[in-house]
Amino acid sequence: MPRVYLGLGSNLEDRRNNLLSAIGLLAQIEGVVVKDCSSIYETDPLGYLDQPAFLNMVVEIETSLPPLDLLDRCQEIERKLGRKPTVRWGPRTIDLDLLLYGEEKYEGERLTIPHPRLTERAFVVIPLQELGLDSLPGLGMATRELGEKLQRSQRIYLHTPKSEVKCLCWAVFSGSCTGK
Ligand code: X6L
Ligand code: MG
Ligand code: MG
Repeated sequence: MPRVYLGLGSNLEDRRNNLLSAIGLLAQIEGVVVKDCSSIYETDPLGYLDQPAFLNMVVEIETSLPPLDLLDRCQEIERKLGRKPTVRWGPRTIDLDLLLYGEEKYEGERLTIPHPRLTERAFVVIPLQELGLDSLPGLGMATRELGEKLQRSQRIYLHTPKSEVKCLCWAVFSGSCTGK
């Protein structure tokens, strides 16, 4: 089964709870197993600047669902968690983006994989590096190097360390909360 990476973001209401709820709902999907998660980071908004700061993280899953079915399930979760249509790049209770789907490339009306602007965003690159991705598709640079470069212009703060996120999601990761 392919390793799939999802980018999660929230900048409205109870931001951290929105991220954790999304992980809980992902874990309930038939054909999805949640394997790992990054720390949660607080990040300044990009694209549309006049909105609250985001919490961002990346989640690793294994899935038997093809990309478009997974996208449908992700958009269902966005609706369930109260995401309202608004201006482009505007505030949202939750955003789930399909970043990488194994080694696959896909280009369609609704979806492009790998995510086309993946490598421009510290809030995606740094969590991916934390999850052990040392290289990213179509890039002549190590993930860590790219992360360091992006961090010079994009503010990103550790908000909740990975070990704590896993404890907060104990039902999903079902391990001890005392170790890493
Ligand atoms: C120039 C032009 C520079 C556009 C950047 C970057 C646009 C990112 C959109 C850009 C540009 C985006 C999040 C966000 C959004 C998020 C943070 C987007 C799409 N989502 N900012 N902005 N976290 N920090 O999850 O990512 S809207
Ligand atoms: Mg997004
Ligand atoms: Mg999105």
